[in-house]
Amino acid sequence: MNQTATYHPASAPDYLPAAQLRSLQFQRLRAIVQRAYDNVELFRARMTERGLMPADVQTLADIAKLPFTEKTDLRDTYPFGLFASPMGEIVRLHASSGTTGKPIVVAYTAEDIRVWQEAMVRCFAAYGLTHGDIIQNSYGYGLFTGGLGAHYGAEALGATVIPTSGGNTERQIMVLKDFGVTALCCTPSYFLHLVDRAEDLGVNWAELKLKVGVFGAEPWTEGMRRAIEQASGIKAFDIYGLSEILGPGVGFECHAQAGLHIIEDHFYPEIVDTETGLPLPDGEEGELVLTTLSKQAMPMIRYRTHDVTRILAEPCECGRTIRRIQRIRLRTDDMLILRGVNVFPSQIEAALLEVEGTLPHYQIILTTAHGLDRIEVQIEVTSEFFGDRLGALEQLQRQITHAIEHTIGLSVAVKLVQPQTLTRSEGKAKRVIDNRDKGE
Ligand code: DLL
Repeated sequence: MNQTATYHPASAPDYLPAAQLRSLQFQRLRAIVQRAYDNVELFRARMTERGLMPADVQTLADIAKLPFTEKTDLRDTYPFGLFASPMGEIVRLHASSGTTGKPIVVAYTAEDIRVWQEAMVRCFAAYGLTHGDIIQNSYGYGLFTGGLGAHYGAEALGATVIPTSGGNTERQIMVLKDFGVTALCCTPSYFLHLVDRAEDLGVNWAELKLKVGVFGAEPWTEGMRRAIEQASGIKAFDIYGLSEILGPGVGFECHAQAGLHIIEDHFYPEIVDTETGLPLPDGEEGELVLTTLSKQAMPMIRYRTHDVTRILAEPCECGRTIRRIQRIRLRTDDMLILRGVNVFPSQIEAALLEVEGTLPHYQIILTTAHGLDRIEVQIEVTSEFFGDRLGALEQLQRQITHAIEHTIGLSVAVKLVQPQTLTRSEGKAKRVIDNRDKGE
């Protein structure tokens, strides 16, 4: 085991001999497939269509026979259609963006929450954190899984957690300084914003106790890591996760920082060819597909994450036997992550087309302002609004802004333009112009 990491008893499964790990995964896979088959109508129907029964899973490799689950399945069965536990056993719900106006809903039993805490403890321990550490948690508390997920993990670790949630940057900096914070959890882009503000306020990073950043919920480059570490002198670790599978804590970087270890005794990874859906061998790049091996409330069988990566099967120098994936840079769909919030252009479209007077021609322009994503939506409106009714135009702008902000939960600048102003594309409409600073 690497000397710089902190060992916590919950981390024991990180080091299971490979044969034991595979056998545990297989047992859990059989049980979860049975559970989904018995309790989730959609899964049972898809198995039946393929002439499959749970008993047809005879080896781990047989997972490839099972049907995929997609984000649209969560949308189509909204809100509770994929639950495998009765409501009386579900102790928590979270939600994340769907592709239209409605979110997708995810559920946890008490046992699921325990597994989540264990997963987060294993992440924190790998970053070298332990009891005595003071962890400021600036992931958003609420329907987003980041806040509560990291919170209960930090408590289970035995650390002191400060639930600052997102926003109010000056107060965040005050807490960071005055409370002797040793680790900070937030999105990497928010940390860069914090660095900017701290500079304005004359903060000397060398005088702070902060040593570790737990950064995730959005892609970030090695260039961004260097910028963060140079500006603040802390060590920046990656954390990966998604609501449908758990929330934060599906994968983490160890001190070797050579990819993300997947907590594969609970979340089984496969890589498939995006087009054909066929499994790809270790080392080849494709779409990450995850199966929850122990989730009670909402088992996800072969969930298509749309995250692009490869499995790094070689042993890691840290001694952990759970496999790694390459850090995530790309997605196969058009989901954007803005200020840590998942946004689909189709959500914005659905919101603005509900407002009378709008035309289905719009463009989303992304830029960076003070280290944060800025979103402008330009939209064509019918020509009658451009007469002398300035008040009507302003009212329409307010209505559209409200509709979009209500749907995506982020502030946007809305610009109304005359019909035929936005460039028309000959093929697929180019809805998003991404001029954000990528930190490379
Ligand atoms: O972002 C959970 C999370 C919270 C992870 C806090 C880490 C820290 P969702 O909102 O459902 O869940 O978004 C999941 O975000 O499929 C990836 O595309 C992206 N993502 C999450 N972590 C990373 C990361 C949370 N470390 C989606 N690197 C995922 C790159 C990430 N992308």
